[in-house]
Amino acid sequence: MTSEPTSELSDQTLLDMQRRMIRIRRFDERASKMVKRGQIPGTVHTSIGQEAQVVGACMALGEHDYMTGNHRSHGHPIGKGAPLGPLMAELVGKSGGVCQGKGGSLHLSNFAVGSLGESGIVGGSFPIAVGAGLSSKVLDNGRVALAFFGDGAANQGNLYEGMNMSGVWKLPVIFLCENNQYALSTPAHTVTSGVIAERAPGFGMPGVRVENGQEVLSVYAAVSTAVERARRGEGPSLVEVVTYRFNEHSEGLRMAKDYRNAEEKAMWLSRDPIVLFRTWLVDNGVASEDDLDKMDAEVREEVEESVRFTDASPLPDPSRAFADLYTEPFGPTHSEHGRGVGLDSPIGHPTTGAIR
Ligand SMILES: Cc1ncc(C[n+]2csc(CCOP(=O)(O)OP(=O)(O)O)c2C)c(N)n1
Ligand SMILES: [Mg+2]
Repeated sequence: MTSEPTSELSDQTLLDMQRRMIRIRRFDERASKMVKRGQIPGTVHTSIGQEAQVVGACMALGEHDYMTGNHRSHGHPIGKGAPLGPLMAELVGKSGGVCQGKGGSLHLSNFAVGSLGESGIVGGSFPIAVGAGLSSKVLDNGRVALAFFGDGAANQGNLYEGMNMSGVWKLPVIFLCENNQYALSTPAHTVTSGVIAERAPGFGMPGVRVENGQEVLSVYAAVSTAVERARRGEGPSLVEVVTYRFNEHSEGLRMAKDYRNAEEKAMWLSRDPIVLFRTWLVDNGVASEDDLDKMDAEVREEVEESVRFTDASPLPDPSRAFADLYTEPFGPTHSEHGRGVGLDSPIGHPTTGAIR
């Protein structure tokens, strides 16, 4: 792992990075088994193989920052430090889940850690992230919003609407492309013109491509730079992280043919982010092999505890099906601001003050 940057992070933070990556791995492995046994309805899309990209980005964010995800987003709240029990309960559809069982694997949000929502619609969460960035700017609360999206979503038009609006208003938004090189079975290079990160300057923002996206510290460094820029009020950034998913697009999915050849898979499996960082931690004297084995055992137990939590949680009460789904359209938030939120904001229209 020679290209890994030297880290000035505390040992505690470095170990926390490894623990969060292992949490994602073990949680998703367990969820995969549960899908195959029919214990989780539908399917799950795992982040196995992509843990460095997820944790490096999430840990560069602060506690109060926002993020949005897509269909592959259990790992994001875990990367931001969420406890596993309510996440597992959500996947199973139990009332103890982060959305009381109403979101499931594909549409979970976890407001406690700033996770504003996944979307099963590819590219569906850009407007939410841009809206969160706009709210941060209007409220001047210093919060950053990060939108995770895939290489497939990188070709959806609303990404560019969101990048343009964020650039014009210098919103504190980070567009983070999880380039795992495939959208389902479609190789990114067959549908993507040019380099995704190189699209950023067209919108007046920096774009950086993290080639070694299996190395958590490299991702952390790149996203930290974008976070600092956003907090200084300089606006959005695009970060493209090159990574690879080790499992199938979704668990239990049988693709018609093997669209990824054995050599490619073997090369990427040898770049396992958890193994790479384990070696780095040992080589740099942060932890011993025994310490890291113990960490793994603790996480396995934590995952089993999340399953026990799920088993003990009741199914949702059908009478609550529509609870918490809607807000009052003209409630106090609107009337407090008279003609609408943001009329006196620094980014409103120069003469009317209205955001158009
Ligand atoms: C608008 C829309 N089109 C198609 C789909 C079907 N679909 C679900 S996931 C996916 C691939 C997405 O690939 P990518 O954005 O690279 O994310 P990854 O799965 O690789 O993490 C597709 C085409 C969808 N859910 N929404
Ligand atoms: Mg992809």
